[in-house]
Amino acid sequence: MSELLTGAQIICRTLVDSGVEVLFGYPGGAIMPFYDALHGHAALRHILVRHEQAAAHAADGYARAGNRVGVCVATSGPGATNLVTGLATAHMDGSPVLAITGQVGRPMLGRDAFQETDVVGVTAPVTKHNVLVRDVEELAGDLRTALAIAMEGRPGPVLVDVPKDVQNQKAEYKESGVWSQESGNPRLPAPDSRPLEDAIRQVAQLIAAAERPIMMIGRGVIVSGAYDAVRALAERTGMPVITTLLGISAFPQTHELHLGMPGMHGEVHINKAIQAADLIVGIGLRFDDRVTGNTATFAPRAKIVHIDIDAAAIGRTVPVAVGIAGDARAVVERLVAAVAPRDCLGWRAEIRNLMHPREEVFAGGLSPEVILSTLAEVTGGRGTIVSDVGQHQMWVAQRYPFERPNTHITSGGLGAMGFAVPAAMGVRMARPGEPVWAISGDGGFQMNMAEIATMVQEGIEVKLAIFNNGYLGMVRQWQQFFHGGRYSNTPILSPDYVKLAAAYGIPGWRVKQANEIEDVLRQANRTPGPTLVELVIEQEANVFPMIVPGGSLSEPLEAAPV
Ligand SMILES: Cc1ncc(C[n+]2csc(CCOP(=O)(O)OP(=O)(O)O)c2C)c(N)n1
Repeated sequence: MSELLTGAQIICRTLVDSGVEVLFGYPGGAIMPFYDALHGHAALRHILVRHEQAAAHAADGYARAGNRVGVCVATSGPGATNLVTGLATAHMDGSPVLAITGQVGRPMLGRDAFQETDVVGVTAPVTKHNVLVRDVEELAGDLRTALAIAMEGRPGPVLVDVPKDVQNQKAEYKESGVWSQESGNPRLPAPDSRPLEDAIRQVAQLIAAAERPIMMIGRGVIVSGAYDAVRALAERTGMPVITTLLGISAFPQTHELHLGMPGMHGEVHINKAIQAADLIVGIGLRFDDRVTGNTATFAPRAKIVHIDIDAAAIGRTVPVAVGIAGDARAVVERLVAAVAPRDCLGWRAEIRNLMHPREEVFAGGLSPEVILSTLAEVTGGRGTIVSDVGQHQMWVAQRYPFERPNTHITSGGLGAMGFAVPAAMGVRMARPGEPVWAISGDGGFQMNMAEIATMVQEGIEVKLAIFNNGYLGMVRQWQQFFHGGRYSNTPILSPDYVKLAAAYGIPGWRVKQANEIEDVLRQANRTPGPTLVELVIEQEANVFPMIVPGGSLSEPLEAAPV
């Protein structure tokens, strides 16, 4: 079956046939034929953002929440370069995003034409794959290849750059070779091989022999849907479970085997447990420097097992005793069958003895504890929390009780401020029936607050919470600790957020006292449509504990250095 379509129509058809339903984007000259083809399209919903960065973050949020490809669209030149931060974010955190960019017509390529940027060159380091489509005959195939690459193995962003004249050219649309994300993730199965069986047996023996084993899990567990397998492995062996920032919500927070987050802002007893462990079974994580601190002093007594879909990640930052490149779920399911039951009761008691009550950072006022525990009550644990980058992000990671899988979404690897507000729009599009809260600082919120207009225009119900401390808080904290208290360019002015909400036509509240919070959060959560809550918190509160950058997990700061 074939018919004659323009390149622009071919893009639409290929997307629809691949199971794509939603696009986030912004039009411009070089992508106009595609926007023309989108006009009144019955099967593709386009969300008009206010900045292309937001399109990329929204597509990323949609991809993470829906476990499917998120699509963003931009014109050539500035439209495409505005996508870069969002693509880099998706690249670092392994999120499948397809960017479609318009490009100047082929006869103009390489002539510094108006709005010409070498987008394939610019995005090469932040995409898994990108391509400039040189012929309309290749367009559908190039798109399907890009979609498949985005989802396979460790997911990631891809970009297809389509010259304007290619969008206008006609060609036959061939349905053959249709790739559909409905057919499931074409992820690499763990090969059924002798070396794999040997490796599984070796890991099972290491777990049996260890006195102080720990499981450390990352986003790979969420991506591969390995929750049940990981939980079964934990419960069969009694191994305590540590969740990295991106692994949060891969394991129920209140489970007796769950410890919490490791690394720079991990609890002291968790980092101490890592330093005392004699075995670390790492699943679906990168062992990045915010987790390990100084790798020379990381887990000095432990053998490390590293299971990850990305072979390149294994052994990249920490030496491993056994590395298994494969899908987390497939590998862990086999491991569950291979391990002998045990309970690790002595070791768990040892870790409990390392615990000490957390020093609360706020006395009496509107504390992160109060805010986040009230929010959890108000949402009844339903819904998704999308956090931005900074102190509030660490408070969410440390304190919000995530119980359900994949309900915590944040920019981990890149740490891109401005992520939360647009990403939350994408999350809500993927999970239309569930509450979605974007939690930002006053700095990161101001980076993409224009997206409130998108929410209003498109009817996307995101709840916005702003932790307003009047500073770029996390940087101010570093200045306080490591730069002699010189607050260089970190005090930051905010608009009147309640008036801002009103300007966009949405309800807004300002909360200053702990006794006001529950009522306001309830109203904000239950009022239909986007709502905004400004939380005025103590200005110079700090995130504790903290490992100094490049320091050892053994040396946490629990108070500001003097
Ligand atoms: C795009 C971007 N620019 C700069 C930074 C560096 N940075 C990390 S945290 C932070 C401060 C964030 O301030 P705010 O959004 O107010 O949140 P808070 O730390 O106060 O909770 C900055 C500037 C970043 N991570 N991302």
